[in-house]
Amino acid sequence: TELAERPANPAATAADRPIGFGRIQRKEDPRFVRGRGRYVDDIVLPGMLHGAILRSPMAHARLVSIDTTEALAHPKVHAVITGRDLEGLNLAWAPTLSADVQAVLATAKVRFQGQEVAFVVADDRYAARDALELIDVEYEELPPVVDVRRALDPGAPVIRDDKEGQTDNHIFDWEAGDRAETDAVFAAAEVVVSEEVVYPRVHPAPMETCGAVADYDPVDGKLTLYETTQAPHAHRTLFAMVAGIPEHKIRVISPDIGGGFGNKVGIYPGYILAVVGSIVTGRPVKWMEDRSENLMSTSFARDYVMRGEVAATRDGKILAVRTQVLADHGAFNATAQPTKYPAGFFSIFTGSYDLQAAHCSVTGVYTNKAPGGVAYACSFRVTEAVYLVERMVDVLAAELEMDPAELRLRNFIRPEQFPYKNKTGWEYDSGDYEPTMQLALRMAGYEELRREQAEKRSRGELMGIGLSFFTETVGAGPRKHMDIVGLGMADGAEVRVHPTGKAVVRLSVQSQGQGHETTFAQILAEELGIPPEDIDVVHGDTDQTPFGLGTYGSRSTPVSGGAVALAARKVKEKARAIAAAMLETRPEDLEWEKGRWYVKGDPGVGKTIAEIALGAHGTVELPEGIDGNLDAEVTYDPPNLTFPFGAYVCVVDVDRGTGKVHVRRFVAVDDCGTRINPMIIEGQVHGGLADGVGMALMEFIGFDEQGNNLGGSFMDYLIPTAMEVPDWETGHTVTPSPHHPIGAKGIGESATVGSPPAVVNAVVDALAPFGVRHMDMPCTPARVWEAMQGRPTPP
Ligand code: MCN
Ligand code: CUM
Repeated sequence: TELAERPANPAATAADRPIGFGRIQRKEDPRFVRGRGRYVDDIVLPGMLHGAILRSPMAHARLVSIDTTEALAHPKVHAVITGRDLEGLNLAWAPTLSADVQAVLATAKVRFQGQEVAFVVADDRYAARDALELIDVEYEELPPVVDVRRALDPGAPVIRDDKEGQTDNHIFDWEAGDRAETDAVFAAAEVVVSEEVVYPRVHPAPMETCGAVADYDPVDGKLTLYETTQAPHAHRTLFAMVAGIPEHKIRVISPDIGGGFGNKVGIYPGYILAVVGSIVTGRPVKWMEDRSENLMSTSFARDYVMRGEVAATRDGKILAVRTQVLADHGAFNATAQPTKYPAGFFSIFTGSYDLQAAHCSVTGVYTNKAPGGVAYACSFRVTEAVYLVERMVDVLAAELEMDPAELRLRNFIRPEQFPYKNKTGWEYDSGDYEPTMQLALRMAGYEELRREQAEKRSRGELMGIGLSFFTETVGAGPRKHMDIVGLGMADGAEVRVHPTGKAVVRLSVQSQGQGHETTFAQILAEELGIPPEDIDVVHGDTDQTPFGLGTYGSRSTPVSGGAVALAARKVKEKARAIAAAMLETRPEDLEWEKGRWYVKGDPGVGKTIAEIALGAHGTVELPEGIDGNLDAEVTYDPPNLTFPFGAYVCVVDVDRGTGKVHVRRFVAVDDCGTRINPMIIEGQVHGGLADGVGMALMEFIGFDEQGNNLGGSFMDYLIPTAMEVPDWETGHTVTPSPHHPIGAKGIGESATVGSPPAVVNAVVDALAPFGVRHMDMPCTPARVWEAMQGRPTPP
């Protein structure tokens, strides 16, 4: 159900119209629905061999010895590579995206269950896996660090004894906001609430696992690397820096990708091992991980233990928020985020509220768990921030005995305050929160729901209504503030209009299912009037696309989308000069209507883009300084990030006997500024809402005391299916970004960010009769039942 309504904001109404033909079907889908997508595992090269990784069964152990003799004797095995071999090549350790190093293959120690220990290359996948069992590894078990709260205890085992001067498990301390100012507001406040809020470790679990096919040609020294990556250009540059292969001799191809969700940003040992395998054997090598390998070793998400506090007046004015966070980064600090932001954009935990003060401090620690940490549609940890503040606002509402909708409405940043500078340094570009909230409440029938709830409560039935209102910061970023390992976060687009007026757009970003082949064509279509079906979008091949940092943090539309619009405008201006030459008039005498320049006051005389393209490539005498094509290239450095927002309402029923939560309804109203393709936006929102219900109710990567991963398969790591989610009810408002060339803000992660607090707030609301004020995710039947018995959520 889509209920579109014009917002009260008059600035928005003119733009409340999808662009570039709007709700068109996805150009990429014909190949997907026919099974003709081309994924990394579909790549088959002549003479290709297959790799498999031997992984540590232990969370923390000394590597005493590795005997590979028997594996090497296997008739189908071509190579067995260990950490010792890599040490010889200076490749045993690789730099991470967070100024740490990560073992490609373990040398002296293993540091998490599932860590890479040896790599076998064989004729086929089965032989490679068989040979893993022939490798004899002797481990000497060490005590593991599993509980993040114990990781900094004096005497805790030191995980990273490989790092000089590292005598404990501390990685970083980071803070934002003014501590003294915040403390002063708290000290004087009438009401202070506090709660420990845990966002547990979860995993993006994309449908396609990670993998690579490496093809090193020893004759011309060129490496072709097919990779499941969200950032082909960044990967290529880092490969060049680390492996010493010159950058122009590396081609990274990221073909169709079966979902990324942040899981495919980092550089995994498997990718590097495929390259080493190809260099060693002189043949192409494919490595594809299986589901358990994906869940146990690649980038997890969240794992934040947050102490949240809110200061307010008795009548419900929120004055300040503060928080201390313990961030579990696993055994290597391999989070992917802008260099100056070790906790990502968590400092936007001030939410959508006008505060007097705010302060957060985040301490990152090592544990014996898989590395990662920025993944799963997180907008660089805005997920954690939004969950914290939206949970805490509900805690405050309970304390004040105030309606949570009323409390939010009373504290929103007001429309006239935008651009709004918050207390931790962000400048929110635009927003108009109240109409969005009111639309969500209207769609949900909020007052009627509250009446129904009161009635049910009087009968002893457990119904809960949960709200959340979120503001994200997406589109990293201005390159003067944001880089990843020194690469500035700008992105490129190149537009070529062919002689017959058809066009190609080449992007530096890389789709994993978001529909870029459709929406980026629509941006060009809007700007130049060329129909989207006449525009091809090329992405995911470093030999064919301009440099840029890739797709994550919902930055493709905010950054590369801006580049496409600006490149199109350059083309348009060039077309004007050429049209003027063709019409024997001056450029300033021409007027634009979609797809055509015509003579002012004489609309019958003009040239279409197709005619101008043919002119440009033909024999028309070109004006001074104009060369014979209709092409343009732009690298777009955004002046600010974009700040999409939304209001969500979730309705749950809880079974009193079993603790099972049933999500009955979910209303989501999103505002991502100018909307390109409403169908694709809805798809992004639907997916993110399913993610949120999953995290709130069932997804969880847990560990036992020995550090065994308890979420290493889909038997244990539960993701929601159509059975667990309701029919989504979506709506929208439109508040364009004032600085983005087409006014668009990102949408790819909004629903994953905004929905978990709505679901948990609904569950806690349902349990209010038991005096429950907070419970941690996932709200499984067992935990909900325990909460009803007045027992704390188990750690
Ligand atoms: N869009 C639009 N109008 C807007 C904003 C966006 O029509 N105002 C369209 C875009 O043009 C694009 C899609 O919506 O086709 C998402 O755009 P954007 O918000 O710019 O996000 P990205 O394209 O950068 O995608 C990244 C984002 C992230 S970070 C994760 S994680 C995530 C997500 O996208 N992973 C996904 N959505 C996913 N969807 C699928 N199917 N698969 C994933 O792996
Ligand atoms: Cu944080 S997951 Mo997305 O940014 O690729």
